[in-house]
Amino acid sequence: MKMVFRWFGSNDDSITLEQIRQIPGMTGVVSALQDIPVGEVWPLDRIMALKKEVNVAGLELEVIESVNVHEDIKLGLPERDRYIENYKETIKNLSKAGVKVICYNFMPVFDWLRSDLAYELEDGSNVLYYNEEAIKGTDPVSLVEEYQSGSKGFSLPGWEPERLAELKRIMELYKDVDEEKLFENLKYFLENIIPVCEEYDVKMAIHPDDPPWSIFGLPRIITNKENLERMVKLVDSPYNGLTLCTGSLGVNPDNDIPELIRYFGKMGRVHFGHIRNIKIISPGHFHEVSHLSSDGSLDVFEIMKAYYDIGFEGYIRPDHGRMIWGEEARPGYGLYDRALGATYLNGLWEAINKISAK
Ligand code: DNO
Repeated sequence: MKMVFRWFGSNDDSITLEQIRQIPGMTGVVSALQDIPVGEVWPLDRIMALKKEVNVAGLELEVIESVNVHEDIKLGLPERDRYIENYKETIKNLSKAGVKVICYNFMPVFDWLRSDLAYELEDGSNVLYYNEEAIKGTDPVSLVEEYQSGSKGFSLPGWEPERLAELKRIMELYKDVDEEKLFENLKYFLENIIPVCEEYDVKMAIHPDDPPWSIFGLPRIITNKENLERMVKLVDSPYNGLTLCTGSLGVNPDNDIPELIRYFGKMGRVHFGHIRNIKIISPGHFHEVSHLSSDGSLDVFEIMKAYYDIGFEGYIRPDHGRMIWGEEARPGYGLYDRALGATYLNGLWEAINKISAK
């Protein structure tokens, strides 16, 4: 297991590489070229400059999150081939810089979705919150406006302005795309890019849909065990794998996270683990919490134990944290609570390792 930390780059993050370097056990960052428009090739010189900056700070850059997939690919439009060619070039360039894993998602229009970016918990900390009722009572455009005003000046991952400008037009196009069609379009994408991944030794790791159910009537397919299985079989290669995000999948209590880690991990298809805890209040109603098992609905010990038992050698990062100690940062991505999370995860790993050796 290699512990890594998400960092949005020196122009779009409140946290510095020097701070990340001081978190015990941190080996590297997970980053991206946030400013390259979706669908365009990531230039090699820009990637190399990012790598250098990270390496100089004593950290590695082996995981990218995300190289976003152009909407035309998800919709299966004729222009998709051009965007797929660009994606292949980006994979080759990332490989030249020593990148091993690319995290991406195949969620139509929206990436992760919440109804409140700063819900206050009893201890005075703030967290991301989701209430299906509130989502049903809003329309996508007003939600996006709210997000942009509530994001404290940072661009939110997956909510980049250029993707949102055309919101209404794209929502219309999805009227013809159901889950089956989306699976077909994902297959077409993977069939084209996985041979390049094999040649250049870069593993693809799809991120589950967050939350793992349909929103605003749009199809969502990376949601549960059955669909994850279908996904990894679309192209049967170890390079076609998963980012197993405990918080995304875990808000559906039917998803047994330790079991999913063992099942897909033993198949060699889990390349990246996002670990966070969530508290389910009722179906379709949850909020995020600290990483500690007793604070939420997930057993984080069992999650780490599952990773340990499968001999996991991939990357793990603490995922969303609470906003604590007066920190001002991108929602979910402050320094303090994610650093506490990483330390907790490392502590569990050490304990499991030492007890297992006896
Ligand atoms: C949110 C993240 C997602 C994730 C993408 C991967 O905090 O988990 O935005 O990075 O879905 O493509």
